[in-house]
Amino acid sequence: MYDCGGWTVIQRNSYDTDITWSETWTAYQHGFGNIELDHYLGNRFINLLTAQKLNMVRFVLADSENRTWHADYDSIYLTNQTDKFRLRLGTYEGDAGDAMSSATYKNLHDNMRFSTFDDDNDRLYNTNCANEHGGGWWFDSCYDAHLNNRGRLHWKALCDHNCRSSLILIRPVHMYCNRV
Ligand SMILES: [Ca+2]
Repeated sequence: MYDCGGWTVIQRNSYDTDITWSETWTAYQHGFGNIELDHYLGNRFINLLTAQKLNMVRFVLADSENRTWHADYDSIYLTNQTDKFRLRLGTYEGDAGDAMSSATYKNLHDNMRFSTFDDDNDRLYNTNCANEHGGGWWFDSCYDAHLNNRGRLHWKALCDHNCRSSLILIRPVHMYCNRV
């Protein structure tokens, strides 16, 4: 049997979370929450991890009836703070539906910059999606998916602001596997 190492959890959320998720740019930069419970790893760490190696990402979602679904993208890269932690995703595969990169108009997340209530980088003119909808995210104007908020986890075609939980994991595409 081979152990190819673990995933790094970069986000975990649940509908009854203690976290408000409406945190500042700086909080999203450095991370917050309890690493064993709901938390966000922090954009600067996601940038460092995804800059080192080619990584893939998996979104794991539990719908309103607690059935589990996933959406994989065969690559993920988060740019640095100067570029506002822009999200770049590869090709989708999964059964949750592609809510991150399939939109052709106003609700795209791939290639969007990160926004918080105190740092508006979305594509909604004169209004801040993070202010309107809570949390911090790669808003367009505004979203098909939004998992960094409290009690309103949304993933288009899967749950209408009523997912029970989310998990976002990354791992290097090319990994050393140890015989165990
Ligand atoms: Ca705006």
